[in-house]
Amino acid sequence: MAEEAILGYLENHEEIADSGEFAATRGIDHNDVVNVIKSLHGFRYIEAQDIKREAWVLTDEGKKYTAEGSPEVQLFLAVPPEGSISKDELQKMFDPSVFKIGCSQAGKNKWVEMGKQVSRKVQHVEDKVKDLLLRIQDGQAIDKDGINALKARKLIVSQTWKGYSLRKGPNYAPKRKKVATDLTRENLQRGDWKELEFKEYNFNAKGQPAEAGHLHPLLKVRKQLKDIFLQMGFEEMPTNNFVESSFWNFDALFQPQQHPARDSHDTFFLKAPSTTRTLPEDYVERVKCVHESGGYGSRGYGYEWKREEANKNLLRTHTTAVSSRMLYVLAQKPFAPKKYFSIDRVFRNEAVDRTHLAEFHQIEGLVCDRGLTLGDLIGVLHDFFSRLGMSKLRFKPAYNPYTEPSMEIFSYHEGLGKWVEIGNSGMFRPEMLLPMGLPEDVRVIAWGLSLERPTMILYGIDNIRDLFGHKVDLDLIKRNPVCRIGIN
Ligand code: FB9
Repeated sequence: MAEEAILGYLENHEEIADSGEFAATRGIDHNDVVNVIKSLHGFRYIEAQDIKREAWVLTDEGKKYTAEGSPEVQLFLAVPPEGSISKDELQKMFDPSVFKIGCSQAGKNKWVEMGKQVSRKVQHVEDKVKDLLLRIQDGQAIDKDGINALKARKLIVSQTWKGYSLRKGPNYAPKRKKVATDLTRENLQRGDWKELEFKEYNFNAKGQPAEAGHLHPLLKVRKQLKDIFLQMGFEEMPTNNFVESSFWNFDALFQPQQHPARDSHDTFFLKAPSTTRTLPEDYVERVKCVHESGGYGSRGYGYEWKREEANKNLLRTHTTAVSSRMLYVLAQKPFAPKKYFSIDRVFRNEAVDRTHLAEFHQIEGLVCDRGLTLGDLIGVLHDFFSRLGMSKLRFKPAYNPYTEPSMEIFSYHEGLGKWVEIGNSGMFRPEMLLPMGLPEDVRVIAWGLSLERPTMILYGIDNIRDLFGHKVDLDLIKRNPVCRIGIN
C-alpha cells in the first residue's frame, strides 16, 4: 500500500515534500511509510532528504485537562456562585492532586477567596489552559508565553519528528522490479540472465557469525600459562588421575595423618574404590619411619603411623600429589635435574562462596636440582610472574606441612591499588625428598596458584559460577573477548 502510493504519486509529481503529510492525508501509518522509504532508497528507486521538526505534544496530564477541563476551572465551578462552601466539603469532591493544583491556580488567578470557607471572587472564568491544549492538539501554533506556561506545568513536551522529502531516484520505476540476488544455473541455461537486474552488493554488510567451536576462558588462560612454562623449559606432569591415594596426596609429602586437612570435612574420600591397591612397599616403610621417628636429621612426628590411613582413596586436594609421584620416579634412576609443571583440577570439601567452589584448577611448578636455595625460588617466581604481567612481588613467611621455608606470594595490583595474594611457594622438606631416595644435596623449589583467580580478573568475572559449573551462560563462552596475560 505505502509503496504503491509513493511510486504512483512520483510518477506524475516532482516530489513528495513531506512524508508525514503524505501519510496523514492517505490514512497510512507514518512508520510504515518510513520503512518503505528506506527500502526504496536502498534500491535507488527514490532519493530521500531528512526532514526534522520540533513538535509540542500533550503529556497524559495535558490530555486529561482537554477532556475534564483544567483543575482550577473544575474547582471554581464547584464553588457556589453565592455564599461559600467549606474547604473540607470541597476537598471531598476531588482527587487530591486535582484539588491541590486547583486551589493553587484558582488562588493565583484571584478567582476564589481561600479560607476555611471558600467563596467566588469573580462571576465567570475562561478555561484558557484547556483552549491552548486543544489548539496544540490540532497542530495550531500558539505564542511563546502560552508554550512556557504549559511547559512549566508539564502539560506539554517537545518531540522531534523525523520525516523525509522524496524525489525519483536513478532506478525509479512506477512499480518495483524484482531484482535477482543470485546468478543461478537456470538463469544461464534459460539465457534470461541477460534481462535480469541484480541487487547491488552491500559491501558494508556484516558477515554471518561463523558457527564454530568456542574455547572456555579457563582453557584459554591455561594455554597461555602452559606456554609460559614451556618457554621456561618446564615439562608437563601427567595429571590424568583425579582419584589419588592418601599416601601420595599426604603421607609422601610428610603431612601427618592427624592433620586437619586430612579430615573428611576438608577432603572428599571415596567409598568405592575406598582403598588403593598397590604402593611401593619399601618406600612406604621409609615414609612410615620418617613420620613416626624421623631420620635424615628430623625428629619426625612421634605418632603411630597407620597403613590403612595411607590406603584411603580420595579426590586429590592438590596437584602436589602428582609432584610427589614424579619426584619418586626421578629418585629411582641416576639423578638428573628436572623442571616440571602441572595445571589441572583439584577438589576440596570446603565451604563454597562467590569466588570458591569445591574444586578449582591448581597451577604448580617445581625445579629439582642440586644445591638450590630460597634465592633460586625467589628468582624463578620473579621470572614466572613477570611473564604474567606481575613484576612487583613481595613474599610473606607462611606454613605448609611439606615445605620449609614456605612463602605466600603477593603482587601489587595497580588497578586495585593494593597488594593481592597471588600464590604460595616453598622448598620441599628433606623428610619428603630423602625417603624417596633423592641424593642428599638435591633440593626442590615449588610454587602454586589457581587458574580461576587470574581468569576471573582477566575476564572481569566476579562470581565463579559465571565461569565454571552447570550454570555457566554458554553465550559468555561464545562471546568472551580475547584476553592476553600481560607480558613485560
Ligand atoms: O591463585 C591465587 N591468586 C591469584 C593468582 C593469580 C592472579 O593473577 C591475576 C592476573 C592478576 C591473581 C590472583 N591464589 C592461590 C591466592 C588466593 O587467590 C587464594 O585465596 C586462593 N588460593 C587457592 C587455594 O585456596 C583454596 C589460590 C589457590 C592456591 C593456593 C596455593 C597453592 C595453589 C593454589 C599452592 C601451592 C604450593 C605451595 C608450595 C609448593 C607447591 C605448591
